[in-house]
Amino acid sequence: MTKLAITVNHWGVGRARVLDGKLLDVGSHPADAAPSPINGNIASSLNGDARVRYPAVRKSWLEQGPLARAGERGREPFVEVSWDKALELLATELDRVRQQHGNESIYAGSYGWSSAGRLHHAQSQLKRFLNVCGGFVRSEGNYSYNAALGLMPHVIKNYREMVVEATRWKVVAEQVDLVVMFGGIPMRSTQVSDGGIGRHRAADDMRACAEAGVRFINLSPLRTDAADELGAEWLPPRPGSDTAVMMGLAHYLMAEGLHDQGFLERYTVGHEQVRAYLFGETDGIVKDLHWAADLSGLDASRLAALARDMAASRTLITTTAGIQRADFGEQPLWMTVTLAAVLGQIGQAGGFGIGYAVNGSIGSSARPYRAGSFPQGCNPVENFVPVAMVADALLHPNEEYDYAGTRMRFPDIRMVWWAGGNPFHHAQDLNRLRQAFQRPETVIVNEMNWTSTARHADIVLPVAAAEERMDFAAGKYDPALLPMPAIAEPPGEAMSEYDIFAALEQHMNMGNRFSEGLSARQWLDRLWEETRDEARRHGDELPPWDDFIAGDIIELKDPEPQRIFLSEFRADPQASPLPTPSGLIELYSQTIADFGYEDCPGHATWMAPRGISNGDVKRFPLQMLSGQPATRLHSQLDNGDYSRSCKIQGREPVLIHPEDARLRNILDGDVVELFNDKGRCLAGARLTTDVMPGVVFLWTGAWYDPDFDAPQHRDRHGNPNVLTHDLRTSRLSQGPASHSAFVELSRFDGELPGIRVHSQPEFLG
Ligand SMILES: Nc1nc2c(c(=O)[nH]1)N[C@H]1C(S)=C(S)[C@@H](COP(=O)(O)OP(=O)(O)OC[C@H]3O[C@@H](n4cnc5c(=O)[nH]c(N)nc54)[C@H](O)[C@@H]3O)O[C@H]1N2
Ligand SMILES: Nc1nc2c(c(=O)[nH]1)N[C@H]1C(S)=C(S)[C@@H](COP(=O)(O)OP(=O)(O)OC[C@H]3O[C@@H](n4cnc5c(=O)[nH]c(N)nc54)[C@H](O)[C@@H]3O)O[C@H]1N2
Ligand SMILES: [Mo]
Repeated sequence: MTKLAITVNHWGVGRARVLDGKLLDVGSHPADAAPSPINGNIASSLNGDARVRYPAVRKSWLEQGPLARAGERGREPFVEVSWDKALELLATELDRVRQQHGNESIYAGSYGWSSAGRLHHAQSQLKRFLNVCGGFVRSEGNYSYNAALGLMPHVIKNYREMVVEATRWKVVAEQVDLVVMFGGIPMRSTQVSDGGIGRHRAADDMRACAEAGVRFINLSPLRTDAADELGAEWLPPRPGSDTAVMMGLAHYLMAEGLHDQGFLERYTVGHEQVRAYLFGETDGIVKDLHWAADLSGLDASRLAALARDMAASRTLITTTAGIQRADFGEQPLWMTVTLAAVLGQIGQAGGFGIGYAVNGSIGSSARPYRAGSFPQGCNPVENFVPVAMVADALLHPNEEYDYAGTRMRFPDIRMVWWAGGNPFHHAQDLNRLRQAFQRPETVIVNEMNWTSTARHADIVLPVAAAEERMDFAAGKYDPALLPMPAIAEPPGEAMSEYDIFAALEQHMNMGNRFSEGLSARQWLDRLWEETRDEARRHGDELPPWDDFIAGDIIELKDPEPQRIFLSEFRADPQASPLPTPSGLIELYSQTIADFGYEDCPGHATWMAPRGISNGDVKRFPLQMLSGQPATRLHSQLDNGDYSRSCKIQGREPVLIHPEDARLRNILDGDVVELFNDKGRCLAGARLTTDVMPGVVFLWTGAWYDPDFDAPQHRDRHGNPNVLTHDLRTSRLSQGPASHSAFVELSRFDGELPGIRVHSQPEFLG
């Protein structure tokens, strides 16, 4: 008989139909007004041909051992082995590496989103296990908003707190006249909230703003970065020019006396330095609106009218996370704060917000209290690698580098262990990453699917998907508690993340320091009781586990529904100072200036994207953006029905302006080849005036599918990271800069290769 069951993922809840332990399909949950179509990938992907079903070992590694360094990762067949054999190999290799090179030679930074679930969260499991074994080299930061993490503590405060404290849309609807959005506020991104989301509220909340008469301006290369219902005016700046646009606006406001001098003096430091810079006193360049118009392609008089409008209205300036994933990505953030300070509305319902849409909860709600979490223990190894520097670390062991004001040294990595991430989708310059991944002696990957990352490993461990193990979810930012019953059978011998590490602990005779002798079910009891205790402290009574796991989602209340960002600081900056050295907003930071980084000076500074200043743009005239896909979460479930139904001849769609296409003789639906000095890939041409001329937009997350017989190991599928450079935002935060890529493209008339990465790899019997 077909049963109905709940599913919970980072993109929200769903209603699954299940027959005899097999998932048939996943539909919407009735409580969700804006359910995510990504649910349409789950059943087909979980039942699909790409699942890792048994532990598998790369041929040469199995036959010749780790030290022979035989064969090439990513190009070799695998041998399926029993769990006993896999555990034996892991135990022996872990012992060898620790004894010969110490724990500082194990890299388990293991960046990635994994699945929702408080217990089976892959990174927490891996980290706890390795901590018990003496530690590992971790990673620091993230791919999402690393420039914000590095910069904001110097200017305002910790960026993660800023997300939670974002001004609520309800307040915007009531009190704001004008929202000026750099990078828009893409509704497709609001499908997702880290750790899970109970209901999708962002679209409704923003629609309510439009209905209340709030006006929206969308300054983004992509028209659809603003929802149609907002009726936003579209002013597309050239990618990477936002800092200049904001400077032009700030200069105009100051030159016309429309700025708020009182605010600058009372609440900020460094406005004199900024003023001198904007007026050209330090470098001879006046950052006026003509200068900004030249750099951005926008109209100077339209920008002047916008500046006047912003000064005359209650104005909220928003900047997406995507904008800072670019060369010198710290600058548009710092300039957002600077422009908002010049207008003087920070701490009122206007002001600024950075990263609206970076998750589906920001601006709508926040968590009232934390949920129980699986303890990771303490890591005795101190060294770490900034998250986007993993290829540098593997290629340059023991070399020094700059980061956040300190001189650091890369560890000498011998073993890499990745669980819950897909670096062969997420890292920049994948050809370089392939070289870097040849360096370690051993690479271990825990995966559900034969992603390209799994294919670049020596030992691959098959993992059960979220729907195949029992857990519960509580989004980092979303106010809900979400039961995750096991509703389907894992394929082959796939095991839950916890059971894998518990089995390895047993095999290694490590005692019970990892598992504490508990089963997964007993851990869940413990984490749920922790959650109930925390709820009681906040006056909430939660049901016992058995009722919860058999029931529906539990919605909690936003603790601060009227939240206005920095309102306490504005009310009394002495009583509620910011955690900056001055206690004020630092438009100039002496700390940053003293680091002496020319790629991140002491105040917001204009620097053109590297591809423009170094002349790449002459050979590769199209700027390629590669933001978050509407059809999946990054690369997750890319082989599912919904994601595949949106591809073009099996390739990821690339948005091309009709004029750029005409010049190259490309028609809608053609397969095209994108290329530059880094690499090349195929993609499916989607012609649309939604993207500005001179810019192409290729969604992230198509599983990397290299053709080793083709030039530059051409990717058959359309992963943009074969084209992105692996230089960082700056030495301050060492963030990824994937949006600053320059490419050329042409129609692909060769024989169309099939996609291989959605099927099983080659196995030897
Ligand atoms: N060019 C370009 N590149 C980008 C970006 C961009 O804008 N442009 N965006 C960047 C950003 S913001 C991010 S956050 C990253 C995202 O990069 P990732 O987080 O690495 O991407 P995901 O596809 O979510 O990878 C998660 C992997 O974990 C696996 N998985 C799921 N559940 C489990 C589990 O329980 N156990 C195990 N072991 N595995 C599991 C999934 O199958 C999947 O392969 O990409 C970055 N890369
Ligand atoms: N459906 C879905 N939702 C997701 C995710 C997903 O994979 N799928 N991933 C989640 C994650 S991990 C993250 S970090 C967030 C990211 O959330 P966002 O930051 O909202 O998403 P991005 O697509 O990275 O960037 C937003 C937009 O910035 C614009 N942009 C890029 N460069 C520039 C520029 O130089 N100037 C201007 N003005 N605009 C620019 C692009 O047009 C892009 O559409 O999304 C989350 N939500
Ligand atoms: Mo992200």
